[in-house]
Amino acid sequence: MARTFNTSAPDFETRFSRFLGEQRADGHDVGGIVAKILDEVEARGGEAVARYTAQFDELQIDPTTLQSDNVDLAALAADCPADLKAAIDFAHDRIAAYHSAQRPSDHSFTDEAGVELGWRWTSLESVGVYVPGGRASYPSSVLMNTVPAKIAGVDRIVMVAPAPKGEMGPAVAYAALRAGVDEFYPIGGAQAVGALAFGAGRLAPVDKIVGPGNAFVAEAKRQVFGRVGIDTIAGPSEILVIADETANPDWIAADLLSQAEHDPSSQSILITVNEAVGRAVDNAVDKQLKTLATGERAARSWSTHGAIIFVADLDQAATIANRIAAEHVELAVADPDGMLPKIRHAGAVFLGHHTPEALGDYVTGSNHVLPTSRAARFSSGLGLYDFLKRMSVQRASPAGFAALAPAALRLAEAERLPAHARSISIRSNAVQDPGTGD
Ligand code: HSO
Ligand code: ZN
Repeated sequence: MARTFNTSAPDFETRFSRFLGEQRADGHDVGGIVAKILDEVEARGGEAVARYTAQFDELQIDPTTLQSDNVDLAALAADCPADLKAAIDFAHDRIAAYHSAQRPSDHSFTDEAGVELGWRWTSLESVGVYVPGGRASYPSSVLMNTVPAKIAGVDRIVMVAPAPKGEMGPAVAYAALRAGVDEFYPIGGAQAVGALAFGAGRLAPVDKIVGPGNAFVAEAKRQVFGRVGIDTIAGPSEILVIADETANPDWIAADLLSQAEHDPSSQSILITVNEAVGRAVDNAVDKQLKTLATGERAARSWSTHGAIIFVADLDQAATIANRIAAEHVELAVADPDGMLPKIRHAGAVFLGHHTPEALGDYVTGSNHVLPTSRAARFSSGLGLYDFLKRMSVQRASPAGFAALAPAALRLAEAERLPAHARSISIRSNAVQDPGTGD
């Protein structure tokens, strides 16, 4: 049983505000431990990375190459079953197509003053992709983090993934090779983030680090930010379904559980205009939990963080959904297109009854790395843009310069920056009198 809310209840606002403010991720403080690991890696490079890898992952790696005789990506990938390889290829091609369509164009125009203005997009040179070990070591996430970088034109894509005692999933290895990873190192944790940021042994530093990880990895990314770029820090998964009377309660229950099974801290929320649908979904969740191998985890998520919110109409549903700003929003309603313009804050939206969120996790082609913990209020999911930068470009003609110079000069004087002023005036004189240089 999940908690229920009803927007018509007098205490709704109080209870709902409290619900919105609840912290889900266990926020243990790992800042000090991570700072020490990063310091060591910066000071001692490969030797420190090898020492931590032996200590945490029980894996011996060479301090110079950061490689282990026990981990060979190509050999691991060979063990991936053929039908799984085909599914990875299928996902890869769709993700590549989607992100290719995201390519923004350069732009330039000349304004009334005769100044040519515009911008150019260029790609990052090198990117590190962190792939977690353990339960959340997903081949789909390898594709989601790597393929956009490749499509953007990043020259060097470095993947790191912990391989405790030399163990690593064949599908992750295959996805890495399929996506075109240029270098791979079997390292993980804060030490791997440090190695990517500072360089270690033969691993040269990268410009940006992306990919999810545990609390240590997230903290390490926070601490190296500025020296390198990072993506947003991923929190536990979330799904929010808006359902009307046309929704199938069994399908909706399955969708809610698809995110609840990720982690006990995940969050699944149903917003419905239909009392009967709400009750039926609640019952269906309980029934389906019994037959789910991940049922224990999903049940903890559903009972602790899950919610069913009864609303008066779909406008109210949209208002509540926007306040929650969930990672994934499914519109399981008769007219999803009519509803879409009302959704302002969501990481990704899934329209209609045949677009379960799990399809987007794997194969629609859109990216499954999305803002969580209400970050969809101010940010977007991973995309081609994360591996591109925008440079502004400008050119003033002599007439354009003359039109702009007086205001620039006045501002330079006001800011007491005489060299700025001179770099304007030295040209103003030349424009007025091309014969004299200064
Ligand atoms: N739903 C997760 C991504 C994922 N699902 C990977 C399955 N594999 C992101 O919220
Ligand atoms: Zn998922």
